[in-house]
Amino acid sequence: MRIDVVSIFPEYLAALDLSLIGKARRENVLDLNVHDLRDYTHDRHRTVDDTPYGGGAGMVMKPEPWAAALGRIAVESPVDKTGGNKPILIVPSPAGAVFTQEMAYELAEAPHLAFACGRYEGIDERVIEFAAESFDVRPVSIGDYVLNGGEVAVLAMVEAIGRLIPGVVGNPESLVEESHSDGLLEYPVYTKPASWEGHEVPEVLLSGNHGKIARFRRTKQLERTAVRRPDLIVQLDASKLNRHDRDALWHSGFAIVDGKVVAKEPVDPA
Ligand code: 6GU
Repeated sequence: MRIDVVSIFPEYLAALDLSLIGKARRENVLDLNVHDLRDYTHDRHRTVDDTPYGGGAGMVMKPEPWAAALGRIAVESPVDKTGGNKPILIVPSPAGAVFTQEMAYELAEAPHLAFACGRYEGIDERVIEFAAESFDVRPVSIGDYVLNGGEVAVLAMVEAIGRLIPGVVGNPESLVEESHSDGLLEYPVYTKPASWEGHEVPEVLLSGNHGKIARFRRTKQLERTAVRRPDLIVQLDASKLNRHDRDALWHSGFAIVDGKVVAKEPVDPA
């Protein structure tokens, strides 16, 4: 997969040299290129921002450097444009659609992703229109809070997407069992010693009974998801819940009514 990131703080992206993503880059599984937006300016001050039309606080990113940077990335794209295929341009923004594990799985299949990191009050909206001629443009947020720029969001998204590319995560089984892969949070994990500072590893995990262990873990997933993320519980497909699951959910405050999982007491929305 090819990934391009455009930023006025390319040093922010240095963390992508580390750990599994860094290893994937060195092994050419991931062709990740970070571009300094200021390299696409032509004035002595390497200006990337200007005052907003219509007034208001702060500065807006000028369109010309973005057009030059994105134009270059589009031209270099490995995507076969016959048949209307385009590389994907993710524009990190608190005003975007929320990034999810499902989106990470979809994006991990793409041959070419680009990320346009805005700073200040944002990028001139006409850049989005211009980019749509060469890219499938997706404004994306990583959650309901505000960052100063897109760089930290790109670190999160590239890590979430990159680890799903075959050959990036050492053990593909760790992708199957993790939080969100089945709509539930991960079960708790333990290692030696079995007794530590008066805290014990749950007895069943020492039993060697694999059926009982699987049941224990599934129950823990349901219990902690019910407490921490009741919004995920009510999205479960009730037809995929067995008798044990339904029992665990009942004890965590949920019932199955008309084939739907519902809270016995009202749930706080998301
Ligand atoms: Cl993707 N960008 C910025 N600047 N702030 C955010 C965000 C993205 N996601 C949540 N807050």
